[in-house]
Amino acid sequence: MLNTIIIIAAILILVILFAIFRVSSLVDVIKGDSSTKIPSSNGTQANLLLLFLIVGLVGGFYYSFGGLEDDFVLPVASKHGVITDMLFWWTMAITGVVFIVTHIFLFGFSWKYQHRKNQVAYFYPHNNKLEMIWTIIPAIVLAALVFTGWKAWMDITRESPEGSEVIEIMGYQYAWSVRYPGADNVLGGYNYLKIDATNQMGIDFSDRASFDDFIPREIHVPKGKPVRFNIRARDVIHSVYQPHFRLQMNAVPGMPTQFWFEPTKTTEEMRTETKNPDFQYELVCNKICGQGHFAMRYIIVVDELEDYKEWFKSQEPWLKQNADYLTEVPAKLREAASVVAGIESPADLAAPNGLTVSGSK
Ligand SMILES: [Cu+2]
Repeated sequence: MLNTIIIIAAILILVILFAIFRVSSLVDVIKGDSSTKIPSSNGTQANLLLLFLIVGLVGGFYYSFGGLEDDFVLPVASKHGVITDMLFWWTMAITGVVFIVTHIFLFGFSWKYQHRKNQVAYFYPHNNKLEMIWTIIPAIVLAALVFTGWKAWMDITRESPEGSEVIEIMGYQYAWSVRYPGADNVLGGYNYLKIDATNQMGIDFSDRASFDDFIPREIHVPKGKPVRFNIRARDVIHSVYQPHFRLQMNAVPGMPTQFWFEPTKTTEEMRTETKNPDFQYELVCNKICGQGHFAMRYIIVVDELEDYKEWFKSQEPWLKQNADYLTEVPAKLREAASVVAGIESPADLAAPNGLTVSGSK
């Protein structure tokens, strides 16, 4: 509503200004000699250009950086995030300075060299030195920016280090499913043909590695250890986005992607830093993927390594929680699957409430 009023007010002001100019130029015509006299609107236009420069720069910068700490620059909580932030601000500073200087020249000169009586334009067609300066300097600066950016990107997207925590994230309309490799630290296979209402991720139980995989309600990751997300999508393109980790990677159906990072602050530490006792890291979808797009959020908890290990151990294999899927395990592996998943006996099928802790390391 307020926006509409502002737009209408701006249009009205423009209409009024136009009317004033029209009247003043008509007055010039009535007074005669309108061809030799400089119309009064000429000076007004020049002053308006100056006004536009000042209001535009001040207003634009205030609009962009005004509530900076609150909404724009979230505290960074990953190793590579510090580097990408630095690159961002260097680029912003360099292009910002160039933007301000060129605009001061653009509008300032339009004002300074406005049409005046007896003032003749200076004929200055070419200057090789100037051409060289404003070609070579920007070329060097841009090349340096692009090169440092490229180097940082190569660093971020290189293969995850040995011993990373590997977590699978699958996007679908409209939620995330997250799978951990379980005690064996190997994610089992998946197959889209296995997807059904319960087996959302299409876990393939002909693969031994999937017997101890678990699907938790929250994502937990350890502080100070590399974490690798194996990312995929089940239907349309989604995007795995976590602003505090400066993490974003598309989830594309049929084309697995990945992103690895190292968290540097636990959820508790962030609560202290942000002075918000309810702070949570959130994984959200950053592609408008359909009408339920807004619902695609998932809590991420960053733990100290010890707490993370404990949480990891306390998780139940998905197969244990859904013991009827034992039927999907090839007959010769069924025994092994029961042991690894901690399903005590076929009786568990009726009452899947065994209290044994999952498989062995
Ligand atoms: Cu989505």
